[in-house]
Amino acid sequence: MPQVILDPLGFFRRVPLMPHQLVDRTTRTEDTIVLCHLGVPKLAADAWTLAIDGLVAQPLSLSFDDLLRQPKTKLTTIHQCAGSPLQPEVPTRRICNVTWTGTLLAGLLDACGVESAARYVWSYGADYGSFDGIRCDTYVKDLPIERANHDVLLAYELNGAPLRPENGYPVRLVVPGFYGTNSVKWITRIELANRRVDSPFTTRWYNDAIKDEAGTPTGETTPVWSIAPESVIVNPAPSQVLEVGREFGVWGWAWGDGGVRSVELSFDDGDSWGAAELEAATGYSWQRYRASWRPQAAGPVTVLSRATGLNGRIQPDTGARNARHRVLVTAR
Ligand SMILES: Nc1nc2c(c(=O)[nH]1)N[C@H]1C(S)=C(S)[C@@H](COP(=O)(O)O)O[C@H]1N2
Ligand SMILES: [Mo]
Repeated sequence: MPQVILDPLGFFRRVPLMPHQLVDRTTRTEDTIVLCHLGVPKLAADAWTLAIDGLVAQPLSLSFDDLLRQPKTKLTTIHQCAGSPLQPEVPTRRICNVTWTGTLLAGLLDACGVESAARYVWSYGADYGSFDGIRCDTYVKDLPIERANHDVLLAYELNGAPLRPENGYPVRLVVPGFYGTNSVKWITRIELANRRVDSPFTTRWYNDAIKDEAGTPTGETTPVWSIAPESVIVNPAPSQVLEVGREFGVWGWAWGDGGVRSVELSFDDGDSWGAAELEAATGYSWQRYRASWRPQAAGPVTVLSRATGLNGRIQPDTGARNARHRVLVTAR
């Protein structure tokens, strides 16, 4: 196979909207995150193939037309970048909510007859090159096999249009509920295996340190897979000026793998909290919350939101990618 051309070559990204700009339930494609560690491979749909091999009874090779003939599935999901793998505890709030169209990976895996020894699905992108001075032959990620049967898509459309080159044209993986890093773009190979894949993107980067109760690293790590409960404040915007005594509608978005069960707000820098009204979790989309608030006295106010996941985990105050969102406003 001829060498795939990357253009641009090397790290390429677009920073999405800031939280106070996330006013739409579905994010327009031009406002989404773009994150390419190694560059953007130039692929043609008519030359693209996907191999499925490893621990399967019947390896498969599919063309783009073969993929289009599979049953179509449309899903709206949170799409969130975990942030820089070099600074895993820094919140970046690079988040959007978009619609994907494609076919379910589970259907193709069934057709291959996955062997019972298979525990992980490895997925390979067509990109290659260097990131942070480390040479990478390919962008490869893994996910537990149980997850692969959980609405994972081989997607070819974003918001109803063919994927743009930078989003993975012609086909990418979409793993609902997992951080964006796991949704491999320009996917060309899927391998079933009985262990995790040893690659810089799975073992060196995108592995969080596990800490004990006191916050000291135990030396163990955990893969950056499931999206932790998180919320952002859309309204008010940073530095907004509000009128003392007048009712103000605070609102924002909350999400997490499996959904969020509550959102609380604080107007005194976290000393006291009150529940917001929250939409029920449906599918993989974010949930809107709202509350009304009347500023009591003139002066600066720190508004904070914190989400609690359906799994009971609470969005932490600081020191994590999903740390609480603080918005400083002035009442007068
Ligand atoms: N092949 C490949 N897939 C990739 C990446 C990459 O660099 N190469 N970046 C990942 C990361 S970190 C994120 S956040 C998402 C971003 O997807 P988007 O650019 O389509 O929004 O793609 C993921 N899939
Ligand atoms: Mo990312």
